[in-house]
Amino acid sequence: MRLSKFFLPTLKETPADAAIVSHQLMLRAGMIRQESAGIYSWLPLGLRVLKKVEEIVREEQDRAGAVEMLMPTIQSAELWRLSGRYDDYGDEMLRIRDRMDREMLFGPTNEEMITSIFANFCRSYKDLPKLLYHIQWKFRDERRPRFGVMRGREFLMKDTYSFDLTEEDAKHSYNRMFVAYLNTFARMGLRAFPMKAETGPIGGDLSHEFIILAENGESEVFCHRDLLDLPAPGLDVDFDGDLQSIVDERTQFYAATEDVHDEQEFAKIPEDKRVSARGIEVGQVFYFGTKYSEPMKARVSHPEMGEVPVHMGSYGIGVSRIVGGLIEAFNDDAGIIWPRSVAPFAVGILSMRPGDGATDAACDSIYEKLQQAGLEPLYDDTKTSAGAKFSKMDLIGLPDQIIVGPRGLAEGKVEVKDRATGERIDLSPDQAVANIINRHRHSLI
Ligand code: 5CA
Repeated sequence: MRLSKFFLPTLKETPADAAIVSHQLMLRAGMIRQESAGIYSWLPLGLRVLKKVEEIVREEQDRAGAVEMLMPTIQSAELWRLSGRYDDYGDEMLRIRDRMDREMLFGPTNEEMITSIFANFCRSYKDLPKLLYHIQWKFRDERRPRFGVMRGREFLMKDTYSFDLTEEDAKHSYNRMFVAYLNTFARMGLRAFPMKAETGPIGGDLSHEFIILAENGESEVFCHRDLLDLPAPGLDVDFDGDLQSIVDERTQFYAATEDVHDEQEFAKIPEDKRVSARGIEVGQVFYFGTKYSEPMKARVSHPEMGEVPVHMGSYGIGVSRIVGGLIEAFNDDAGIIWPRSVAPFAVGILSMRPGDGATDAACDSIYEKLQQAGLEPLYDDTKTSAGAKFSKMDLIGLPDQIIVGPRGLAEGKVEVKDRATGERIDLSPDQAVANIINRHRHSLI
């Protein structure tokens, strides 16, 4: 992409109404624009990151054996009356009427709809187990939308739903998602820790929130320090094999969100191992048994058990929230520093003198070679000052930069800069291309 053709409305000033660094940087880097409280347009740069995050989430769901589908944003009130949640959900639900005066709502989550779909098509234990997911916009009329996309009213969620014959089978599905989540966040360079959590309006009695530690996090969390040292299980984990030991390894340690925190239990941890910190909830998993299948008649027949309601769980990831969470984790005074796996473009090419024959030829050639290698370069071909180019490129946080100017070219050199370390090296244009390709091939995140 050539910057002259792209749409990157960056801001020089830090917007006064943005309280935390990720919200400030998303506005300054031209990633989002606020349309109403908690409702955002995703501008091209922001959308590219959102899609990268979404794709990692999708790949790890697929790897864990979940099957993708898509349910609508608008749901009928009737469906929610079946579970009893239409009245219970309260002011967070955006209720709307259609032209026939039918009561509708903008879905805050999809337990009812998926249970109804399951009940419609599945009647036998042979249909089990099932893990279905979608990635869809949700609306929750939050009392205090804030921190930009971190607590929005309209937000993108991945939600998976599991259907099993027994509680034991359902726990295996729960473990599948638990393990998939550890890998999903690790692929983005994030360390997310499972912590015991309250079940709230989703219901049930078993739930973990996945928390990334961050100064500006909304949640207060408490855990054993040793939990923080455990590495992600790795992408070669066998999802049909023993997942319980991976889950047990993590749940052996005390880790709780504020709502379920137990001071007495926490006090039993040696003092130097007690961590109390702030965090961002990037995902949550729930097991809620037959809470929805019972009233909504999602039953299967089994030769020995007869007709039984299925055991269910649901598993959410805040896809749009993660974009803010990533910036909280990866930034410095100059701007964002994207991990390579989620960067909107892999590399920036900065032309120090557009219009100069040798500079244009070198930039064009580097641009083409990187594209041919399957990397996405953003080529700053605009006629702005070098200083403005450097600060814009640092602000938007592409992991690597190639700086091309007539002075260097006269000696056969361009400059390659690593955004995270600030390290700069002089290389020939071909070496620079090879170097960038290498960095991306060998990067785990
Ligand atoms: N149905 C279940 C799981 S499928 C559910 O709705 N779970 S949830 O309420 O915990 O939401 C799932 C994830 O969505 C949360 O972990 C969080 O990362 C994200 N999320 C929730 N509310 C918001 C919000 N207002 N803005 C941005 N992300 C949110």
